[in-house]
Amino acid sequence: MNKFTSKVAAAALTMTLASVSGQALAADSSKPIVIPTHNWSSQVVMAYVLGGMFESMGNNVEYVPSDSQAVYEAIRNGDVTISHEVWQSSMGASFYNAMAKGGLIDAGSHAAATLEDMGVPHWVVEQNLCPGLPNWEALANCPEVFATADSGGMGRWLEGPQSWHGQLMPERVAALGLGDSYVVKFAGSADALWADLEAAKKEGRGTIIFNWTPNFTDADGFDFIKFPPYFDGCRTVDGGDGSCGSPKGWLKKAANYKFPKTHPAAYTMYAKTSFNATDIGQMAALVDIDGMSAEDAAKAWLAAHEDVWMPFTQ
Ligand code: TMO
Repeated sequence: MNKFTSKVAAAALTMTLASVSGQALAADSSKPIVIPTHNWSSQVVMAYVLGGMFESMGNNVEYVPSDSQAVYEAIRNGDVTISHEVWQSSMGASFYNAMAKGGLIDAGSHAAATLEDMGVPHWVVEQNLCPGLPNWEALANCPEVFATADSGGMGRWLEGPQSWHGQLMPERVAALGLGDSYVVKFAGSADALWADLEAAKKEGRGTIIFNWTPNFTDADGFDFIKFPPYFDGCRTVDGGDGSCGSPKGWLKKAANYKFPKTHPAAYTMYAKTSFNATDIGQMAALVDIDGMSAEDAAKAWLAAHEDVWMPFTQ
């Protein structure tokens, strides 16, 4: 046999073996797939959901609490294997920065479209506490409706933890000319946002908080403020004047560049995996409404939704 025919023979043998077993021949490494956990519920539940899916395929997994910006550098370096909720507005820049340095790949998008922005619970609009909402211009006329004990008579925007997007909202308040009437306070945790929503409803006071969709709050109704539309470059970190809202964005999945090679079956499942707004809202609600631990929530979600996730493993 010359070189060419021996190659063809080898390929034919491989094809025969593959069709006999009906499976790919490459086996995944037994090294654990390292999954990060951050500080909002759907992300943590989805970490354990994916972990359960990987384990159902025979893979080993490990979970590490991680900062939601620094995680992309950790993926690039190989310390963390994936990031399964890359939200465009808050994390897009860190994701692409790490990709540009080399070592991080885009493993596709979830079906869910996203928005991360300031808003009010729907009943604030319904009760007309600040006429003209959800248009942002209405805010100028009613800062007192959103004043709190710590806001010095100004209206308060309750931002999420500062680790999510730094000075984005203080810069926006200033850029929109609302700096004399509104002040931004950072919540210590996502739970502090939900506690404020509940307290405001009980007290019948208005509140403006940072929130996102998909989330468990979609079910009750949450009205995002309509700011001037987002465009690339409008934020101060991107050289703009900052007077824009957040993008209607994507939700991507990131991975270390070696993951497809070391764990081809697991990577194929991960690349196929796509959750929609209903799935993600359910994952958050199991923790934030039903009070389950993230691990238990993931077990419950997996048990109830085999029709959703099993096809990704096949
Ligand atoms: C990153 N987050 C979904 C909390 O906006």
